[in-house]
Order: sequence, then C-alpha cells, then structure tokens
Amino acid sequence: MEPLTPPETVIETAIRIDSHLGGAHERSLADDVLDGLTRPFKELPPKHFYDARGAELFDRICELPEYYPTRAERAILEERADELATLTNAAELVELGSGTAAKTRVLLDALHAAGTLTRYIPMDVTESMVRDCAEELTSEYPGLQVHGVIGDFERHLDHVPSAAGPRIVAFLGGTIGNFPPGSRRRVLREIARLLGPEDHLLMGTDLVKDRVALEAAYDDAQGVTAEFNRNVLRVLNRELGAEFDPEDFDHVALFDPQHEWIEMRLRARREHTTLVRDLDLPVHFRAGEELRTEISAKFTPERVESDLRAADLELVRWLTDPDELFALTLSRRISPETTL
Ligand code: SAH
Ligand code: AVI
Repeated sequence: MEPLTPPETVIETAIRIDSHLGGAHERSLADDVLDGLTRPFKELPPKHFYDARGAELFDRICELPEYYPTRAERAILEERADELATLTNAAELVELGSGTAAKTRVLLDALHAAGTLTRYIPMDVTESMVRDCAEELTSEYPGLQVHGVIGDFERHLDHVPSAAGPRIVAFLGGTIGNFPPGSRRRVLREIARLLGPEDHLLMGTDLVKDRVALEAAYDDAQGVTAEFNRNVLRVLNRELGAEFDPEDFDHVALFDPQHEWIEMRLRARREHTTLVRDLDLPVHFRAGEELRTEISAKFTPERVESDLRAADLELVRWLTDPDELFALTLSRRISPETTL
C-alpha cells in the first residue's frame, strides 16, 4: 500500500529556500561601512536598512498618507494585471527585492486565473521576508511552487534558478531608483541577462513631480521614515558592535532638482566620535555633518526608456496611474534581428 502523505509534507515540497548570505553578507556590510564612513562625504548603501525592524518600518511607510508610490503602483497593477498576464503568458514570476510581496499578489492572482502560473521566485536580502512569504503564498495559491532566494541582487543573480517557462522578472516599488545612474544601468544590464526570448521585465519607477509632495513622502508627519532612516545605525550597532546613539542624528529628506532625486541623510546634532568596534574604526562627526543613507531617483518617461535601452531592453508597455504619479514598464530584450 502507498504510504499516506501528511499535508505538511505537501507544503514542504512546494517550498525551496536557498540562502547565499551569512559570512559574505557580514563582510559586505563591513566593507560598505569601512568604505562609506571614511569618505570625505559619508555615505552608506540603502540595502542595510532592511533588518526585520527596518522591513517592518518600510511596511508602515507604505501605509502612510504621504507615501503615495505603493498605492499608485498597486492601482496600476489592479487595473492592468490581466493584460500583463495575457501579454506575458508567464509560468514563473521572479521578484527582486520582494519584501512582503503585498502588491505581488495582484499579479499572482491574474497569472493564477490565467492558468499559466507554476512558480514564484522571491529574492531578498531579508531572510525572514523570503521565508514568511514562501509559507504564506504556498497556502494562498494551492499548487504554487515557491523557490525563495535569500541574497543580494547585486551579487547573487546567477543563483536565480533557470527558467522552466515564460517568465516575468518583477522589480517593483521603485527600488531601481535607489541606485545612482551608473550603478542603475549596471544593475539593469545584469537583470536583463536573466531574460530569455520569452521573458519580460516588469519594473516600477516613481515619476518626477512637485517638490512638496516628494519631500513629504520622505519626511512624514508621524516620523516613521525618520525611524526607518535611523534604523541603519541600529543595524551597525548590532552587526558591527558600533556605538551610535540614533538620537544623535536628525532625519533629513531633500529633493535635488538637478539630479531629480530625493536624498535621505542623517545629520549629526553635535560633534562626536563613535567607535565601530568590530572594525576598530573611530568615526568622527562634526556638528551638522551629514551621512547620506539613500537616494531615490524620480523618473521621466525618457529617463526610463534610455536606461532600458542601455541594458538592451525595449519597452513593450508604459503603464501609469490616473494622476501619473508612478509608472510600471513592461520590457523585453531587444532581439538580435531588431538591432541589425
Ligand atoms: N518590492 C517591495 C519592497 C520594496 S522595499 C515593494 O514594492 O513594496 C525594498 C526591498 O528590497 C526590501 O525588501 C529590501 O530588503 C530589498 N533589497 C534592497 N536591496 C537589496 C539587494 N541589494 N538585494 C536584495 N534585496 C534587496
Ligand atoms: C524601497 N525604495 C524604493 C523606497 C523609496 O521610496 O526609495 C525606500 C524608502 N525610503 C524612504 N521611504 C521609502
């Protein structure tokens, strides 16, 4: 007689999680801190915001009245997900910087309803996010395989499993805007290399708009974004034995009209020196000195298209919300015949 398979086993086999972090990740934080905090203008890359608390604070940001990007992107997905499912015929959805995959469900619903969806591949640096969303999605979508990749999309894209059918690679939320222009094109070129001839990139980009709305989105009245910004110091305290007092720093969010990006910074309230113990690194701050923690680029249609072109991608659809706050673009690799 065939042994009975308990239901837990069915769930187990629907989930596979690979982790590429650990020691190497800690080194990348140490390298970034050593490099970024010894520069004449101090800077840290934004990926270090997202420990479990940072991820929770980001989720709260998405609910804030001032932070429109999440609502605008969700509205576009709700309006156009069926069309995206028809255009792509996708059997697989790969998502870079997947977070809690809240909006992703709109897309998964459409692909599931179209009957094409077999596998979801979330990739994120935050382990708990990948694990939790794999558990949730396998129970929400019976039959769905989830292959989670805990890793850095700047370093571990070659660990994204090979495609078993047409794919959408989703890069939502405007996360591409967190890279300065040069790195942005490099990241996009690497992402484009994941795409085969049947595959599409679905990318979210926040659009240029008036300064007041932009700065409010990054400096909310409840101070959630300020806490998110200061959280990077708590990460350094925990991971590298640093001795920052987050209350020694003010949150700053400014729109730079020349580059058309938001800059988040932490401004020292007083002159002081902090030790990063594990690196044996004293870090001195003058009163008023700023540490840049994030840029968040805002896009025009021309900027999106030229970045896509630079990665050998061509636009298939430009989708926006009624107020044109945010854009989703569907693109695919330029085929060799097109470039002849
Ligand atoms: N896509 C979600 C979350 C955006 S927040 C949304 O649209 O709401 C950015 C997400 O990207 C976080 O979950 C963060 O952990 C992840 N992230 C940031 N830099 C990353 C990197 N280099 N590699 C992998 N994930 C990264
Ligand atoms: C994830 N990323 C696109 C967000 C943004 O808007 O740049 C992160 C964020 N920073 C402050 N608020 C939200």
